[in-house]
Amino acid sequence: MAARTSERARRTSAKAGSPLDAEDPETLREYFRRMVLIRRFEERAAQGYTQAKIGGYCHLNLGEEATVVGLMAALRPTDYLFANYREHGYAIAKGIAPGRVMAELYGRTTGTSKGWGGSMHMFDRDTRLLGGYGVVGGQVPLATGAALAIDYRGGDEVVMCQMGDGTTNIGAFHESLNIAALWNLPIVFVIVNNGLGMGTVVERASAEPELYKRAAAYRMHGERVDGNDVLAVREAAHRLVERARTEGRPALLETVSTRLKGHSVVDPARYRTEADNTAARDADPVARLRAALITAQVADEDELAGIEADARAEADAAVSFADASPHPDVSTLFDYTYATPVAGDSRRLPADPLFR
Ligand SMILES: Cc1ncc(C[n+]2csc(CCOP(=O)(O)OP(=O)(O)O)c2C)c(N)n1
Ligand SMILES: [Mg+2]
Repeated sequence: MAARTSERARRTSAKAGSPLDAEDPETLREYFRRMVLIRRFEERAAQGYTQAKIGGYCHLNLGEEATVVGLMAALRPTDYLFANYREHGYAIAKGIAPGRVMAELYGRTTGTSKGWGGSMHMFDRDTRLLGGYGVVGGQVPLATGAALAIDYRGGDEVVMCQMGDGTTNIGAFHESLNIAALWNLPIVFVIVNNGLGMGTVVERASAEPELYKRAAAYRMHGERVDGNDVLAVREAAHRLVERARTEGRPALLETVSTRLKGHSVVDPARYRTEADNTAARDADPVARLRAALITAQVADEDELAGIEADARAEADAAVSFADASPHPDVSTLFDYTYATPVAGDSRRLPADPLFR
């Protein structure tokens, strides 16, 4: 309590008019902590990939940390999240231990999907992260179906369905928004507009590049928010989530941010100019919140350095946990495949004899 009082005194003497003034300082520091943790985690994921500790694909949330943390702060623990393959940060911000997320990247049994999913297929029933999808737009009809299930059962949960800007040109996006609007489903569709679908800029892929306006085609509310501003993202997402919860009205939220690196860790992003890269670095949401916290006297240099050191240690611990975890046993290779058996199909395991 005493700490709170001195905190207030300290901030009252600060320059008036900061947009952070109305916010609880502890909450602000916690958002910064989560954003830095995701930044350090993703840097360690990129490193693990180049060390061949991580296989398959690996898409990072670098530059999207304010969006990720703001969106997740708008949800209740009982709300559901569906995401695309760029979901590591969401998994952490939804409450999954970073070690389990890294272990999934490393393909270990302690991972969120027992090591069978990898980077693009995080899944966790407890925190209600229902994927991680590698097919662009694959999550959108499934999320809409989950919202229908909630409505059918009379529950008060809400579904958030995250996707990229490129996803809005997939047919399933339009079918899903149409049904959600017709049937008043409790879902908020979120377009994370990072400016690029792989190497293609939004303006070259979408005839209407102001993507939130697509909601109008379904008489749905749509709005756009600065994805580099964690508080603005949380405010808009919270308002739309609560409206979906209480009135069963779906909405489309577009967050605008910049992808700091290539599409995946193997993409050197040569299609971007030096000016693009400079603009991306200038918009860096982590640096922006850091500077704002100092200016508003929410935290001083030492406190922020402490948070950064802790985040680095937590990311390091996640790597150690993953590296020390066992690989799945090869005998479990087919344990989680549910397709109907096909006549003559081989279920041979590595090292099984060719002919029996
Ligand atoms: C149906 C389908 N088509 C194409 C691809 C190849 N692909 C993977 S990511 C991607 C770009 C998607 O961009 P966006 O929706 O903006 O998401 P971001 O990667 O920026 O998060 C494409 C075309 C795919 N995985 N699935
Ligand atoms: Mg994109």
